[in-house]
Amino acid sequence: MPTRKKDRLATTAIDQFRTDGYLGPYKLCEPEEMATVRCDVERVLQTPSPDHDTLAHNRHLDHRCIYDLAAHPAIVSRMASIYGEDLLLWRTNFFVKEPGAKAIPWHQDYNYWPLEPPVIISAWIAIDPSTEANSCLQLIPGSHRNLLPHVSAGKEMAFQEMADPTGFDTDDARLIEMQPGEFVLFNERTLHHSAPNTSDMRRVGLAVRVIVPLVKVLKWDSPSHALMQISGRDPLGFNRVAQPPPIA
Ligand SMILES: O=C(O)CCC(=O)C(=O)O
Repeated sequence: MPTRKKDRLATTAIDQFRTDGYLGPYKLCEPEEMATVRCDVERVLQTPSPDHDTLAHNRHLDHRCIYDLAAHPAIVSRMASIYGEDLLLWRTNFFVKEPGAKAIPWHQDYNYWPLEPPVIISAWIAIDPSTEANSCLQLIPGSHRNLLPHVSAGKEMAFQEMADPTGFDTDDARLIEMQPGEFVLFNERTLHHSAPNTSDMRRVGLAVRVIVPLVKVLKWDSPSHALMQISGRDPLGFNRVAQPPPIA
C-alpha cells in the first residue's frame, strides 16, 4: 500500500515522537466510516481463527478488512516518516474491554515480545469511542527513555506482569481520548495502561505492531504467522513474509 504525502510527518512532529515516545491522535477515517468497519470487526471477532484460539489476535492474517485497517496509508505514512520506508506488519491485537473489564497495568511492550532487537512502533486505533469513562489508553510522555524492570501484577490486572511502580510517576500520565477512526502512535518503551472499565460502554481498539527489516522475530505466534510488507522492501530477509489476504 503506498504512503501518502499528505500524511508525512513534519520534522517537528518526528522530534516530538523522540521526546515523548508517542504522537497523536490522528484521524484515519470519520466516525461514520468506522461505524461500517465496526460491523466487519464484530463479525471477525465471532469467527474462529484458522490456527489459534484467540479471536482477537492477528486477524489481519485471515481478514482483508483488518489488514486494510492496519496498513492504512494514514498510519503507514506517519510510521515511514520516523522509521524509514521499509516496514513490516508483525502483529495486530484487538483490545476489547467490555463493561467491568480489568485494568491493563502500566507496562512497556518491549518486556513481553520475542523480537531482537525489540524495536517496534505501534498504532492504537479507536474502533469504539474511547474516553476516560470507558477506560481509554493512557500514556506517560518521555517514559520511553527509562527501561523499567517488570514485576508480578496482581490478580485484579489483565496482564501477569507490570512495570515496577516505584520507577515512574502516574501524575505525568496523559489520557488519550479518541473518536472512532482516530489513532495514536507509540514505541516499545512508552509506558501505557488503561483503567478498569467501570462504565456500561464497551471499548474496542486495534493495536497494530510494525517492525523494520533488521528486527528478527524469535518466536512465531502460530503456524500461519508471517510478516506482511506494508511499505518499501525487505533487503535483509531475516523473517518469513507472506502476502496479505486477497481483496474480497
Ligand atoms: O487497549 C489497552 O487498554 C491497552 C493496549 C496495550 O497495552 C497495547 O496496545 O500495548
